[in-house]
Amino acid sequence: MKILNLIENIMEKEERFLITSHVRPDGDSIGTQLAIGIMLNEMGKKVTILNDDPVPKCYSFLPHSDWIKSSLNNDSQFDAVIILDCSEWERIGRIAPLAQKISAIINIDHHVDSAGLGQYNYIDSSAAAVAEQVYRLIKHMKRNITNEMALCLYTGIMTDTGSFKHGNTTVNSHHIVSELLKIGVKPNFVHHMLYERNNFSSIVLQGMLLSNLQLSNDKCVAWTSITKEILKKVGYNIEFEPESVLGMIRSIEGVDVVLLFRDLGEDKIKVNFRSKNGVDVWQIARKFDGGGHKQAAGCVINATLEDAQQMVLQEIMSVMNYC
Ligand SMILES: [Mn+2]
Repeated sequence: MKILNLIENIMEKEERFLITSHVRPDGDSIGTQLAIGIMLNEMGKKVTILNDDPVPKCYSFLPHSDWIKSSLNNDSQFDAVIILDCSEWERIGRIAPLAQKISAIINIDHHVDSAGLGQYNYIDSSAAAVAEQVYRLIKHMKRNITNEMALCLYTGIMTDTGSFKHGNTTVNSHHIVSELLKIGVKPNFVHHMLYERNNFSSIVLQGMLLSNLQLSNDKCVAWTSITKEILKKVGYNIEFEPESVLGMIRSIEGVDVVLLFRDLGEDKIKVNFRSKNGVDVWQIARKFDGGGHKQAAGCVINATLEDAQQMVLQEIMSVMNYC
């Protein structure tokens, strides 16, 4: 594949790399940043990994997660930037102006709306995770996939497929994962580190979200909200991965669309969309300048919580005929 050759050439030729990804990084963005960072480091390159937000605690077990910084001294110079799991400049947050100035821009992404942010765009919306694309790139470059790299890539695929249960999971995902297991990844270890170290408050928060659950008249759309009042009770800085509560709500028979509204303050509302039965929630999220995938998408709306709920529900009712 030509694009893989082009990216390989840049990685061989250039010396100083910046690696970045989207705001509120997830397992796929952190995992792929580290896997590429480890590879480039082994190639003797100078690697800087920089994100708008710090590494969420649940991913700090990944090897060299301390390489990921969220601030940088101003005089840093780079020959190339690698932007992972991101299809829009805005999603890179504070890092965007720095990244845009770098002469060689590599973008590896799997979002449906991805048009490519640079000259070197490796876009594959059929990949369940960018970690699958990075696996392919490393193989193409004939570099050794170390234990550490395998753990990072496995985490990316595991989290983006919802532990291999979402519709994006393919033969290819399982093929790559089987190779990663051969290298030495222990699935129970990753599961434990990701999902069995919850803090008390986040479980209490899940209980509150479930007790505030609402359902549309036809029982096809379910939603709940992290309100200011709830945050006051559980703490504003609570580290909360919405995946398990969204999964629980989605498991309700007949529910096709799940929404989680989160009051970010200053009239900014974050909305997480999840769906099942092939329902496409990306088309709703993009109406509010959001992005993502058919079965998992998100956006931020400038409105009060009540207005944001009404706007999103109305859009879902009119586009999907739910009521
Ligand atoms: Mn991803």
